Amino acid sequence: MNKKIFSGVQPTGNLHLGNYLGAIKNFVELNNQKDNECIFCVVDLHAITVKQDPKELKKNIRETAATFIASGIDPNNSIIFNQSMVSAHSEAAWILSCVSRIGWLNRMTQFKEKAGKDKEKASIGLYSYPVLMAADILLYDATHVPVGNDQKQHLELCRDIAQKFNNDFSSPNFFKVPEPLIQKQFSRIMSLKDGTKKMSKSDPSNLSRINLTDNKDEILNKVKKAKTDPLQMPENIKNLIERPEAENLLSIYSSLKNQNLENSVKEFEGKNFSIFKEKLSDLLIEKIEPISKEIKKLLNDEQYLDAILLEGSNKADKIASKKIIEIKQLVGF
Ligand code: AQP
Repeated sequence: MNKKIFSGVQPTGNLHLGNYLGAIKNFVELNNQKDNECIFCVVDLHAITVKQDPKELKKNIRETAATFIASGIDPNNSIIFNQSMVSAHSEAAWILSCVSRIGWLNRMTQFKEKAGKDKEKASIGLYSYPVLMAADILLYDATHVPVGNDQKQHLELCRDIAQKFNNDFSSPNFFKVPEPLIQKQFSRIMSLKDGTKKMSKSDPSNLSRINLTDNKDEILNKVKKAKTDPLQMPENIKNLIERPEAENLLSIYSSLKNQNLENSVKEFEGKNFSIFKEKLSDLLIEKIEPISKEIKKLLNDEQYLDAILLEGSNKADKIASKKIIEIKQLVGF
């Protein structure tokens, strides 16, 4: 079956190894499979759910598009565009927010984490973020959505929204109910400074993440300073229990090397962390430095990036505007 793939990344700066291993690496593989139709979106409407500096946002939109291309997504094979250029996303989000239930949104753990203690001061957009995400996916009849593990709950909500809309408007197959594509292993990369916390763009410590724009020296330095524990490298997978930092670093190594965790544990069993860290740095430099160099090269050609986004937006708009007309007809507008 040919798959219709849709996924997005927020242009909120500091794209990191977690975004790459959890999502973008998977996008590239899907883009390379012959019969897939892929749409990759720079979700700038999602980005403004928290305050953004307009100049930085513009820069980050280009940087996210550059990251897609530098990682290996071919804009001739896939649609790369930014969400705010296609007005159907906002329109569909409103209609779907009238179908979604407050009780469903109240269960979303990402809102609770991001809003923190001061929930009253969070934007309404941050709260209804998953409804916009559902609109993004459903407008394109996506069959599969590659995401990191942290987006699993939002994907389940998207499925509920699709089914409820189909039910409410007596159109059983109108919205395709999408399948999440979450890697079985390594779908949640953790901070280099705390193995119990997700690697994240907004972590104030730059040492907590490998940015996709990091150069060789920055990678070396961050791996050197990455938190470990006082024990030797584990002798078997069971020894990883309650050793989140060791597990995270070995997961990063395994994911980059496309090998399972068991084999990586075997490769370094009983060795010193310093030996493992050396190999991990080498591998990260081999895989990430070329992407970092390519991103920087692409960022020097803003016209090229803007042209890719414009062309992609025109293609996306053709698909999405047809669907929003059908949505409006069903609703009774
Ligand atoms: N640490 C991670 N491990 C695996 N996958 C991850 N993703 C994000 N962090 C990790 C996946 O990357 C894709 C794009 O994410 P996003 O930019 O849309 O937003 P995010 O999840 O909010 O990213 P951050 O880094 O976590 O940002 P902040 O700091 O703002 O919270 C998604 O598929 C996501 O699953």
